[in-house]
Amino acid sequence: MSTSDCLFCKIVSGEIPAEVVRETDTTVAFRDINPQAPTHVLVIPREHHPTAAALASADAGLLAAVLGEAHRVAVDEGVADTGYRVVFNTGAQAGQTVFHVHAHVLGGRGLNWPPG
Ligand code: DGP
Repeated sequence: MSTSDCLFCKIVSGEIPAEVVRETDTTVAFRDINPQAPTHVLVIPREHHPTAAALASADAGLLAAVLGEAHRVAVDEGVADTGYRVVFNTGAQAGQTVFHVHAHVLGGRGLNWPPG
């Protein structure tokens, strides 16, 4: 998919609005439109990479920056002490629907294991 067709690239550019909670030079964190927990924030790189696997190959440092921001979001949201989950759905069978890599940060309720 080209970046011009990508929903999350349009959030990065401001073409589509989102409730942004944190930003850095390389990442943006915003609330999920369909939250699955009291805290449900998505952290993305500004650059378009389709999956976590693709980003790991292309720029592992940027993937680390996304993960670091996910944990900072958890602190900001007040869920770091009680527990939270960071998930990269990677590929269609894992439930990925938007092919611009994103970390889900979920917290604020008990989370079951194994996930569905
Ligand atoms: P995944 O299934 O892992 O690809 O997660 C995609 C997430 O993106 C899903 O939880 C819903 C969220 N989402 C989809 N469209 C939008 C949107 O336009 N704005 C926001 N904030 N989130 C969106």
